[in-house]
Amino acid sequence: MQFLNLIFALSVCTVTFSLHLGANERPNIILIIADDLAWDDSVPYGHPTIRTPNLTRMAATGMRFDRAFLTISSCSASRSSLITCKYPHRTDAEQLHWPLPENQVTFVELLKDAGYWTAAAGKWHLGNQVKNRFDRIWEVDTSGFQLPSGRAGESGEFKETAIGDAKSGCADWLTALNARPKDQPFFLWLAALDPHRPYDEGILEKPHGANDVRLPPYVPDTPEVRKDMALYYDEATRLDRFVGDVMEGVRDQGIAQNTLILFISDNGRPFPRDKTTLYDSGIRTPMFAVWKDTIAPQSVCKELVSSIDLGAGFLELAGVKQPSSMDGKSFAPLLKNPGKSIRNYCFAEKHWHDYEDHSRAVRSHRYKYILNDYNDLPMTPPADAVRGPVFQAMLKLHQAGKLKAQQQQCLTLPRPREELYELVSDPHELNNLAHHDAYQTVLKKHRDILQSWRLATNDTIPAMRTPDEFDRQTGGVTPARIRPRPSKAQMKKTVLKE
Ligand SMILES: [Ca+2]
Repeated sequence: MQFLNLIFALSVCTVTFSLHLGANERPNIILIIADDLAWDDSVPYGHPTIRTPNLTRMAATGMRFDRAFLTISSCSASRSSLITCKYPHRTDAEQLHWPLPENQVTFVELLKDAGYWTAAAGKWHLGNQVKNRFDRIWEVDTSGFQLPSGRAGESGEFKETAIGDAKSGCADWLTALNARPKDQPFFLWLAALDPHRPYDEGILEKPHGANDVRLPPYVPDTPEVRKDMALYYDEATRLDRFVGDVMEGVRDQGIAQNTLILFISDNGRPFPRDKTTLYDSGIRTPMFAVWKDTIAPQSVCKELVSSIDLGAGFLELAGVKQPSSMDGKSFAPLLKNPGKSIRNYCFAEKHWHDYEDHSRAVRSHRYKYILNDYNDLPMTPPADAVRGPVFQAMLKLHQAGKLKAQQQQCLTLPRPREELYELVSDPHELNNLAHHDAYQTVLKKHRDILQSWRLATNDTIPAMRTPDEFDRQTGGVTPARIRPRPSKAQMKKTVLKE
């Protein structure tokens, strides 16, 4: 009986706590996810010419995060990690296009159980088994950049139905905001298709030109490269416009004081040596947070934050206990106190993404250590970037013996097994210090930290390698490409049968 009384007392406590928090005190949360936007391709991070006025507005009215990192630079895997608050290898969705399995817990249903209305609009990319975690989903057509398998894939033809602004993936964002019930807190997952490839000319009245383009030192400077980069900027500007619409929608509904708007990307720029890599150009994300009267305007957070910390923070803000199965550490304390450290290291992974690969990285404030398990394979960019003008220009220059040394990394074999970079003096990670005498202590420290993390999270190397779905030179499809892509469990079964 005493035990029952205790249970009763505990349940009263829980109810009292949630009532105390109250629907009006728990913030609405809007998570905006760009598709393939590099961390520094916006004005607040120092880009001189790209037009992103609404990201500037987010930084001016809220907080800019300078050391926010994704756990993987690969679209669906990054989203699966984000939504489960777990490292990719613990989601069973670590390879591109592996659907997130039904048994995975996401922060979304925990918010829903706590009384939040939950909706997603735009790019989905998480498979069919976790769609029920949201009350409503407005899913956009992604066939514009998904080459089909079989003969249709061989012909290299896309079958896109979206036209005009719908190609941005953002056209239903305001629909979702306007559909929210007015008597409940809400969570919105607003995911863009911009600035993912392929690119169209003429999407802006005033497009970016070749002179607006700023190139990293590891890509060749040719007219084709500048044109391709300018078209990517155009899509970043289109995305920025929809970010502004959401900010205005929140203001117009009079809920700015009770709504956290957070902006991130899912992976780096879709160019060689950026997207899919473990360099900062692959895993570092732009991140802005706006919450009127809670987050100080023009604030800057220089502490390390991982994408798995975001959902953990949303749960804390909603008064929901974080399940022990989640790996993230709540980022919520940073919103009021940006100098409060929540972690000393961020970890990231590279898995199969169009092409096979397997690497791990640990990022501290000053250093990056990368371990390449498959250093016998080249660091081929994603297939759409292989087909793109930058990689093709690299190949042509390489064949002619004219590709600069620092631009050859995607073609070099074997790759170093270990890489170490000092990021203050070498932000593009071009000078590998792994064999430098002066850095052996730093190397050992980061190697040990990575190894401890791998052991603690049961991170092992797969028994078998996964076949490439595209040619590494042309980006054309191989017979290994099957759509929809089988899940990890289905692929394991096939291997066992054989
Ligand atoms: Ca992406």
